[in-house]
Amino acid sequence: MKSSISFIHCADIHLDAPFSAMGKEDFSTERRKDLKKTFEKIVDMTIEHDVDFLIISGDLYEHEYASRSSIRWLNEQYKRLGQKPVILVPGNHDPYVKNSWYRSYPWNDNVHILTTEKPEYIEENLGVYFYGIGFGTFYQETLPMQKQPVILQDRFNICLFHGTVDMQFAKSAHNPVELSFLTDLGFDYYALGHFHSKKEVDIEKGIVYPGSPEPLGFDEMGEHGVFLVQLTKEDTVRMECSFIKTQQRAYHEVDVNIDGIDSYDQLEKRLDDVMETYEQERDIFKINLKGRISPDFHIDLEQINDKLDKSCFCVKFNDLTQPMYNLEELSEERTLTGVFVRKMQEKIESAHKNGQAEEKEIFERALYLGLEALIEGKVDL
Ligand SMILES: [Mn+2]
Repeated sequence: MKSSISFIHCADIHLDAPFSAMGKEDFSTERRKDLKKTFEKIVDMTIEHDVDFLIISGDLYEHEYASRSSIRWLNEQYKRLGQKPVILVPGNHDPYVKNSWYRSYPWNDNVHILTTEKPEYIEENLGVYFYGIGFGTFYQETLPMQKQPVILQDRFNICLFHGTVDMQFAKSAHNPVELSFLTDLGFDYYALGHFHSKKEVDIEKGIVYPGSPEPLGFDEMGEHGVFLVQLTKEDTVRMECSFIKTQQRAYHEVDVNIDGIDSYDQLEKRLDDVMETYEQERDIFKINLKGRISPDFHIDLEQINDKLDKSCFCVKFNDLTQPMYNLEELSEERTLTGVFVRKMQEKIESAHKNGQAEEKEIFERALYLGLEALIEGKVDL
């Protein structure tokens, strides 16, 4: 047995996911390719870092959509690892059901699938005990544990778990457990899968979700990758763990305030200013247009969409703008609002006269925010 082992822990790749939310066929095709590129990167890393094995904690592919050719491709990737073992547990998207590829495909010898009936695998050369808690059906509210794990101190003990840790109020609970349930099992490392954002549930005890290595939608912003882990046996087991980014692209939801804009040129300029800070050709954007605009100015979403479609990998617009207040009418009111509008208009006028463009803009913005506070009772920044 080795005194130190290293491995890559990934989960939730979702190969062959449909990516249908954007309603664009080309986009879906490209994104499915991205998932494969990301998985290739994970295999490359396993080889380059020369770790002992690769762990996949469920939702490797989507049972409903996975094609035979993708499964064949996957097995070719495993072959690239040579003797290095791949240990995996089926998740709720790739459960170990009757017609599962996990049962029917002739996988390469280095692949070890941990199931409810056979949850254990022992890697004798390295001295590692693997135990899996995954999915035998698409939905499980209780754990499918038929056999208790056997923890021996003279080997490394790793638990692969696909499910929900410490989420009491989850609407649809998938293998829900409390953190204490896992820690009581006594493993040295808990390779979790199911949550698509990186989550260190208890890093000291080695209980971590790497998240999806490639983000799958706008609810998966931020960094995406895998964990490179080293376990060393001394009196106790010491863990070193680093997160490595693997994603091809990122999702961004961008709010663009277009208060007071009344021409297409101005709109284009405002968008350019915001978008120039992003990797447009690479990434995926949802742009929320916000603010109050003149009722006479109609935003042609198709026109701006066409323009940004050329510079961005993928973009989708949401028009959340509201019509501008009728200032003339409001200024005549004998109310606090009327006084406020008249005062602010004076300030705007004087800034304009004195050529203070920046001040004028600030007063204009203050006028709209003030009106929002007075009329709607809240300010939407
Ligand atoms: Mn998943």
